[in-house]
Amino acid sequence: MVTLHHTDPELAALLDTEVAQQNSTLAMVASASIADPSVLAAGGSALSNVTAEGYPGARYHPGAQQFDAVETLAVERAKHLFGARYANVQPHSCSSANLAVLSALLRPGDTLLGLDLDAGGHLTHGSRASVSGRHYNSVSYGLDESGRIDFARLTDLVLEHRPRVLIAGASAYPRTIDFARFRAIADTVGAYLLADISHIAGLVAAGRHPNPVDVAHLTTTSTYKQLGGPRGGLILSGREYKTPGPDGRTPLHRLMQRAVFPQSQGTPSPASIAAKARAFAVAAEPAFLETARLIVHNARALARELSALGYQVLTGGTDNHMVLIDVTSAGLSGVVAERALEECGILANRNRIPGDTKPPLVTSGLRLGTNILAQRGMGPEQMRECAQLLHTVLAGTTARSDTEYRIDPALVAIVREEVRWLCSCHPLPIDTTAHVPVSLIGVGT
Ligand code: DSN
Repeated sequence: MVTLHHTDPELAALLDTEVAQQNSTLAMVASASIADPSVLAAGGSALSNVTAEGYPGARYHPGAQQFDAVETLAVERAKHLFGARYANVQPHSCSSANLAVLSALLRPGDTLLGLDLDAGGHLTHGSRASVSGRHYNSVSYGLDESGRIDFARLTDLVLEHRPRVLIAGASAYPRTIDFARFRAIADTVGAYLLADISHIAGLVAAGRHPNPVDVAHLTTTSTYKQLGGPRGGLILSGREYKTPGPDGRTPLHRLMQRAVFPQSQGTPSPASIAAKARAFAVAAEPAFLETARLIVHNARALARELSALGYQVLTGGTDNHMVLIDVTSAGLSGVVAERALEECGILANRNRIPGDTKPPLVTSGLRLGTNILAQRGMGPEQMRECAQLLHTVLAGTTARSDTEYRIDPALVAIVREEVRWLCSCHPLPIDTTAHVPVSLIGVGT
């Protein structure tokens, strides 16, 4: 078989290095997971060659019979996985999904209420840096002193501003989100509730976090963050799918179909939709339930270990895959912690924390996630090792400023070796010798 190694060795070498790096790095970026090789294979399939605007059975191009069947399969699998009655698998990302939902439910200038970006919200939940905060009248809710969603203040804001859309969901929030409580608050003013479960979709699918699909009017998610799917988005609705939209006539699911295509996207990505179909099937398998169990157990263990090592763990612990810590007690900024850890083969990203006085590119916090550690088969025992490694790096780093630091190269070498050893004992669930996606790209024999 002719592979990318023959046709484009330069690119193949980069992809090989990426695989080797992933295999020997402790990835604790909370928004990442590892796609099953079969998901990568579907995503690299010849469906990439198909152009087909529209929806199954109603395309604007010929030759879409297989893609129709694949998209229908993806929709049915998504509905089955989340107990939904409606699914749209075409959004290219959850940001696209959120913007499509907002454009269907809001007119420019209408009011939207979402979690403040600085409190752990997402850009598309009304941040001024996004069109969601510029086209609409965006109001934000925040956290209370314990770092949890401030429902009292949220209720006041809803009554004061009477938003048309209330968003429940976060990018950096380690606790269970009470979607039913959000819905009750939204109902006091007749607002639509949008649940964005991007970070917790795997836990929701596995029954380890309350499922908002029948509670919210609409639910959106990324398909890669915790579902092990391709980069992409998904829109779901449950019992509310027939609820009329803002025009008082059109049911929500019809509005959503139009909101995605043609209002905000053109041609969907057929190969990505095939990869989504595969990922939804993988997430319905029993092994996924065990991974979800480990994700939560590991995060709790990591939070406990870090707390015992003297770090301030936000909210005192976690209910999901995420642990947020304040690194200023180690004399570091978030970005210095992130860079020093990366130098040692550990990936975790800087994050703003409540009351943060440092700018967004610097921050005072670090966000850790256990998705990939659990996918590697690591358990609470390895979380002790991970916490020790994190502590060794953070305690061994001296900040010269908010962005400059010094760390002893000998310490870097020791930690890198320990990281490599830990990773080799818990290899990634991908075939790093066959380079599955690369060899599948090969043409001819
Ligand atoms: N929302 C970003 C994150 O949480 O890392 C990624 O899209």
